Amino acid sequence: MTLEHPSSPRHVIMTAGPHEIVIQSNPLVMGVLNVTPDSFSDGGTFVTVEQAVDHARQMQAEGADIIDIGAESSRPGAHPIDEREELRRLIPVVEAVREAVSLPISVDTTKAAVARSAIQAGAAIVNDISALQGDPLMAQLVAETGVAVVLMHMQGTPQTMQQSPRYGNVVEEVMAFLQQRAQVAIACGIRPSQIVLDPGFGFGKLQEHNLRMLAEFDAFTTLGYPVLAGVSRKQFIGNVIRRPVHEREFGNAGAVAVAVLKGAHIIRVHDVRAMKDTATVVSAISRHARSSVEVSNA
Ligand code: HH2
Repeated sequence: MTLEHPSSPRHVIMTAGPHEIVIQSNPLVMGVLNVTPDSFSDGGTFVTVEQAVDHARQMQAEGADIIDIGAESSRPGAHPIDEREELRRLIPVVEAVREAVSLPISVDTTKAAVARSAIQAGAAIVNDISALQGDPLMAQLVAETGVAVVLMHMQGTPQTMQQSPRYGNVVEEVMAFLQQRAQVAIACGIRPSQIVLDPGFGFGKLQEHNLRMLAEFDAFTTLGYPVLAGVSRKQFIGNVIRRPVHEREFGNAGAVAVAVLKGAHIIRVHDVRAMKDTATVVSAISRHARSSVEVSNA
């Protein structure tokens, strides 16, 4: 990560395989493309290659900066799928999306063999919700290929994580974990500019933990890496507004606004157009905070 402007902590350059991804005053929008039958909000909607490509094109047109393709649901209680099934669902979609859109592609997987095939098919980012703990070969693959990697915090596994999450201080514990996983990544030969951190909203967190992490999101940005916020349509938003998953767009906007105001570098979202507008307005307001106005007038 290279800091371009010391007064604006969001200014960073990420390396992701062949891409140099510049994050400036607006956060990047990562559009979610789940090619699963069972994802919690869009399962079964984009299962054919054609449907997936159409949706990727639409997200690009709506202002997405990255397309994150996932073939295995990680919702609480989801059943894991084997490598063959994940490859079967994912790789034709990565290949077709690579042809159809010009954006960097991220793959949401914890399996090194799946990530390797996806990188060969054109993916530039591995979104690893196990933070390199799920497969002993993943760190080496990322180091070797130079792709970017998202290291996410999760307490437990998707099968068990919501049974009894426990923390003393959730923000401090998640920060310590992310820092330790970044150190492990670097020890394995991954460059700091390849690393993105993510506190993992909804992954082994109670309502109070999710809200606390969002309220104190700026703490995660002090670790020195770009930070991703994945709040989109999640249950903790539904719990506040008491609405089902497809009626949470305005609730999402509230959560995304706070994440952006508190320095998120990347927002992972399903509703690209609405969340891009939300992030753009919040970023414009942030640029007029007293300290940045003083610096830009100096
Ligand atoms: N959330 C989900 C999946 N992958 N990756 C990162 N880095 N951060 C997240 O918060 C995150 C993630 C869950 O959302 P979704 O992909 O919509 O659902 P499902 O896991 O059911 O496919």
